[in-house]
Amino acid sequence: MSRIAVLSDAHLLIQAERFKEENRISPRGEISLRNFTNVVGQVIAEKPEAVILAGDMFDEREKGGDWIADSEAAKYWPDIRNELKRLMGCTRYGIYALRGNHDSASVLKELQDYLGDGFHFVRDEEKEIGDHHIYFLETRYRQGSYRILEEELPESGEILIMHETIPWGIPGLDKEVFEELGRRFSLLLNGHMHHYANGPLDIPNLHTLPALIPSQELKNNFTLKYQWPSDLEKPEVRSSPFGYLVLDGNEISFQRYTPIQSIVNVRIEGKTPRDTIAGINEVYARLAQREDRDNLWVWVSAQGVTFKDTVRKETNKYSEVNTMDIDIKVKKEPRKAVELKGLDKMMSLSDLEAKVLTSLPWPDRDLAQKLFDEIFTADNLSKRADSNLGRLLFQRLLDLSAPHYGVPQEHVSDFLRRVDPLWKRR
Ligand SMILES: [Mn+2]
Repeated sequence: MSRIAVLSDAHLLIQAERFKEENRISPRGEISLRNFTNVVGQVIAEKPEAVILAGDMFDEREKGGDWIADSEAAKYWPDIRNELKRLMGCTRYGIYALRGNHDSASVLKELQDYLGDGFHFVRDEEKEIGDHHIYFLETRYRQGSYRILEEELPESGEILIMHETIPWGIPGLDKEVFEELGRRFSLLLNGHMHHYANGPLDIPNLHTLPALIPSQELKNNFTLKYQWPSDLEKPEVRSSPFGYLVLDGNEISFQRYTPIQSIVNVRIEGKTPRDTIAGINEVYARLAQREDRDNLWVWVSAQGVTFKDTVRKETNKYSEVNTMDIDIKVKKEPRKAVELKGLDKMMSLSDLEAKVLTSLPWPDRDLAQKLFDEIFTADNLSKRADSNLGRLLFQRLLDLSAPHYGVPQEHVSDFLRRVDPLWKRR
């Protein structure tokens, strides 16, 4: 039986989206490319007869609603193409690629033109690969809950490659669609989730694919975790969740890839801002003492503060530690449903956010994203208008918006100073 390697979700170009310099690859981008080179070497050593890319290997060249300049992504392409060429050259049947929700068809078509006969971009079609019959279901991904029409589902077959959201406690593709596909095919391999699992949704022949290498998205993929408060001498260490699957006859195995960097999850459970700041500093002091301090990608999730900046001010003190992103967890209070009045039809806050963001060009979209992240959150909107919160949010709104509209900071401060007595009088 033919041996096939299935790779997914490397998100290689996401680094290009975050970096504005045209001639130099960002340090994060360098690491991603080195990881990609390493993992390609590892896959080649497995001697697969074919390689399947199950989506989101590259990412479309898009930045905040605008297409980024080709020159920004272009600096990544020579390396990516070379590695794919090397990989393709070591297989008998070549590479078969499915488009993920972050990939654009044009990128995959260009690769097909460049790499020639051994690279196949496949959409809603069955391919015979060695002695396997493999159907590639073009991604139907949408935000929230969605279905695929009965008549769009492939009739039956051996192996199905797909890239959809599994409703694992989050909205996604209707469970019944997965169940139906599970009856029609002997094996379902689904990308997009960034985690390897066998038999989710109680469908024993469904496997989710791991992310090949670390990228911007976290989804609980970490190798090291510091929790505060707790014993910081003993952070949780996990083996890498990254890698790929190898199909060999009826055997499926998860092959781990250990990335160059450690993926660190820092979780601060402070009750007050002072608490949270103390926690951040205790954990970061530890991180800065680690021997591998130059090789950490740190994601912080914190509670006890309202704004990301409060945390960022602290993490910025540790320049040797690479902080990727900060997520502020809002304490779970009994949450009232947020009703948005004045619209033609009822809409949830996340639908509204998606609608607003997609309607705006960059850089307005960046600003709108910040406002949704920090000001118009479900938590803020469901609270009773407390004048102190209102005042804080109003100040923050101006701080975020002023630079966007070219208003000098001193004008904002002056304005805030003058309106401040009005809040107190209420
Ligand atoms: Mn995806």
